[in-house]
Amino acid sequence: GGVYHLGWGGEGAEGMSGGGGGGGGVLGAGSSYQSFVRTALEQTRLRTALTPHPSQEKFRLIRANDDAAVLDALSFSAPKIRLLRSLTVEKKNSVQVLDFAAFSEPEYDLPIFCANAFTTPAQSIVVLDLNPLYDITEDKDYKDKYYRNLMPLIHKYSELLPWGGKITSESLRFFSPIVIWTIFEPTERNHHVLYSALMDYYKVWLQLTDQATEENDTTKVVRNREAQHRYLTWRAEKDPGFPLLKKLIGESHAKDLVTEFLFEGVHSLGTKSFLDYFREYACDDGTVNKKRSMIGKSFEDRPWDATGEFIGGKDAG
Ligand code: BLA
Repeated sequence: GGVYHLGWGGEGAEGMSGGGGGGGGVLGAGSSYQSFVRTALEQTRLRTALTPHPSQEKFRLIRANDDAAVLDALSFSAPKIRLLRSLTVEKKNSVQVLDFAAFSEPEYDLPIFCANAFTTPAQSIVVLDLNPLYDITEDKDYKDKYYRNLMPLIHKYSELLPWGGKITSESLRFFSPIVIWTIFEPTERNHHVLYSALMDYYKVWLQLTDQATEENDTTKVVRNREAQHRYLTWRAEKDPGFPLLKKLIGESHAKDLVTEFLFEGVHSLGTKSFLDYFREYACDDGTVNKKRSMIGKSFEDRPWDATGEFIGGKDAG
């Protein structure tokens, strides 16, 4: 598999065979997203001290209505890191889900680490990115600061994990030029590549975090906090995983999990509402439109060129 010869350190692939643990999933022999979580946390602990996050207590032992489905929720904080949390769902021969994200303290303008995978025996739906805190088509400085040097990452993976086709147009605002958005057959080989990409992207995020220096300008800290809050608000309202979580743990637990665990901070980092940020979703009666997308799906092909320049046009194509 060519991917391991391209630099960036390929050791990520090891964990795939080592102590897979999850067992009986749909990812291939003895592997599961748990092994990524375990390795990612080990890598984090080599660099910093993780402290359990208060949200962990409430959600650590969350159980599905269906005994066959196992949820595992872990959350931490660390210096510079406001929230590092992971949710996996495993149901034998049925679904495996990974939702792993890391958010910095607002004193840093670090991208948000975002790894989402939804796997059935038929396919895996994956989003892996360092989501930008600021819109990079508008904020050139931010784009240069973080993404200019990271383009080799997407060059490494864009052929093996090709663009997944049309997507909720609004999601693009939260993606970077190195995003891996892909849908593939859940073969062992494909998951091997995905595992390698997960580790590469996460290690890069850890490295950026190491290098990040604290912002002392209050105006900028306030701006970072609001940008993170806007992101949390989007994801807490429009997460594609919500229907499945609702089925697994019931509507009220699913809502709690989303607002107090997965996107913790949505009620504390800011006071603006979803409609304050995303007015286009307002219904005439003042409620939030339940549709995921107002514009519709678009971007059949990867809308960035090799240099990270946006070539997708202004809106839905
Ligand atoms: C599908 N998940 C999708 C899609 C995207 C994402 C883009 C394709 C459909 C679409 O275009 O909306 C993921 N979208 C994201 C992410 C961001 C975003 C990460 O805007 C971040 C900004 N997916 C999960 C989890 C579950 C899950 C935890 O991450 C289940 C618990 C399920 N995702 C899931 C399912 C689909 C999906 C079932 C296919 C069905 C659908 O499109 O609704």
